Amino acid sequence: METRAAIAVAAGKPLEVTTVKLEGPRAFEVLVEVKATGICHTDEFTLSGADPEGLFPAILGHEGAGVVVEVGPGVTTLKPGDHVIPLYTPECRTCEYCLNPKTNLCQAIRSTQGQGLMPDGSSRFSTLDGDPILHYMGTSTFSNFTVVPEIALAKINPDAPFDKVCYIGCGVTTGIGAVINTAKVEPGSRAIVFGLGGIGLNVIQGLRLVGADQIVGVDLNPAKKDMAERFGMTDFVNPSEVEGDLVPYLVNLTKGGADYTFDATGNVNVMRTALEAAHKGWGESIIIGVAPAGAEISTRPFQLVTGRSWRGTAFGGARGRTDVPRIVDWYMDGKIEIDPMITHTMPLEEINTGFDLMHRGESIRSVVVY
Ligand code: NAD
Ligand code: DAO
Ligand code: ZN
Repeated sequence: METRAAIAVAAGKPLEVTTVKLEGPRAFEVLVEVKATGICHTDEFTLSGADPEGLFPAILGHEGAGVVVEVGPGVTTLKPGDHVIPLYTPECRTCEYCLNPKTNLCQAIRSTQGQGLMPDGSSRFSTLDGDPILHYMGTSTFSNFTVVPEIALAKINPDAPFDKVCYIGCGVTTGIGAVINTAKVEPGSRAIVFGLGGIGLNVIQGLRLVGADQIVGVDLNPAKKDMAERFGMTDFVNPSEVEGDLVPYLVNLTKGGADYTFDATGNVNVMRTALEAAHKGWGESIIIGVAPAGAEISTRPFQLVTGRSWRGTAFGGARGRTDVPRIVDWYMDGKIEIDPMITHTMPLEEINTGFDLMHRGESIRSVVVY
């Protein structure tokens, strides 16, 4: 078949919206009509060339929602008409990683996914001339139709609006999951969130959900304050307005340091501040942000000797086929909010406008609606 898609032709170039060829699903694969997709910072990271694993030409996009159109041989858990969210972290439920409750990093299709290929080592996308185009994160939601492995699709409530719950495909789950699955924050905790963008705001609403007492938000952009307060932030700190070192300021504000800190900036200097602002003896700092190629973190080891710990999280520690449908239900039941964070919507033809809005810091989430 043919489908409209935005192709990332090369690093640093705008996406090219065009018609491409898409082969139907092979064994254990599913053809999905993507109804909506968010534009995430990570798509920008890859498009910019900063991603050391970025491959071109490729069809980016990893925050989608849509409908199953056709299933390939061997697919047993999905049928045409099912509503789904594609998962860049699959859940096969049988690999060594899936069987270990300590991780969500299913490795069943990791090597081919990282090469922009389907599990059998080939691509379903090509140009109209027949030149292959790579998949991205196993999802490629910047295409109106995409082929995804069965183990990388979460079946969701069919009443859920695509243009909102697509955000659960990355940002919402990453932020809320970092709080619930990775940090396992207890009610009454004090927390600091660095970076109040599309991820940080969801960390904040996750902290509110679990009953944190103090939720400090840190961002250089004062325009982020109002939205963060709406989602539960209790104190705002703009580092450019703090005289002297930020760490003692934050330790004082949180009465000795935060029980939990979260980096949602991807800046390694911020990661150090986050670790050192965690409480002596027990404070945990969770790295969510993805740092540029080659960047390294550092601190004095004594920070760890004295009881702070550094951890990281991918996709909020969520097991997608199990956890994503639950988060969709939380949204449908009004337990979490998404709508105010979708600040812009646009057709695929205007997808580059979504990237421009992100560069200018004017959007939280732009969503392409097909
Ligand atoms: P974003 O650009 O929407 O938000 C980043 C925020 O950080 C902005 O509000 C910006 O003003 C603020 N900021 C930047 N530098 C700062 C500094 N020095 N001090 C304080 N605030 C600062 O990005 P996002 O979509 O929220 O993504 C955040 C990070 O999370 C990115 O690195 C992204 O790649 C990463 N991410 C990780 C995962 C994961 O699974 N670990 C998933 C999705 C995204
Ligand atoms: O299993 O080795 C692996 C890779 C897992 C990839 C997890 C990616 C999470 C961070 C990237 C941000 C996604 C939007
Ligand atoms: Zn697995």
